[in-house]
Amino acid sequence: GTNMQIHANPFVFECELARTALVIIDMQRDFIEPGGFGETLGNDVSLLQAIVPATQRMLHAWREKGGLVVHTREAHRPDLADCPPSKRNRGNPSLRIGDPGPMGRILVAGESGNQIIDALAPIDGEIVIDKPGKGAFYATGLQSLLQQRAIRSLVFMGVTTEVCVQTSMREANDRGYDSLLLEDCTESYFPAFKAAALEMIRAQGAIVGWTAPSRKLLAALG
Ligand code: TIU
Repeated sequence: GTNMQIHANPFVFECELARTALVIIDMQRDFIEPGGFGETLGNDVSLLQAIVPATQRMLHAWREKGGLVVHTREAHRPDLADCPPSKRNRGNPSLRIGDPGPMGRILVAGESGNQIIDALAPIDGEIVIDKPGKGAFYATGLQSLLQQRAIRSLVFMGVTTEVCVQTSMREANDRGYDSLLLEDCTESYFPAFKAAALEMIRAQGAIVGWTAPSRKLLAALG
């Protein structure tokens, strides 16, 4: 297979293309566009739109090489049976999970707000995981899908850095995967939280994983 050496932080990230999946976390309208879950929580969603071009460039380059792509969506069943009341009732959002909003019911599978944005829409052969939690492994089939394909390494993009991306990377780390987060293909509603998350992931000799600008991976792909 094609071995890659990516000049990452805090040191080189080595992986084999055929044993690596590109995992795109929650690039759905709920978080990126006005009127969705992100905005109901009081956030300015325009910050997140900035990563779309770099994320799309990376996705296209990865597809070109035939790499496995996994998309996730934070999504609940229409009956909310997979949404703990603690999650639905937390805080003081303008709309709660399951309430009707301008893009359909907030964070519910099948609604227009729950679709991945057009620029990054999944194509045939790519895996789409609906997840009820912040982490991509909790209560999903992701681990067995990766095992069936003998995947050992994960490259992460998506939102938000310190919530669903970091949670998923921590879950992956405890399951034995090496994970690389692309710094310019992830964003937070809180710039200071993004910076802190990147630092804590790669601290202590990559205690959770690696980070790198996407151009380092593009260079390794050739
Ligand atoms: N996808 C994800 O990160 N879900 C969140 O709720 N993120 C927030 O930052 N709120």
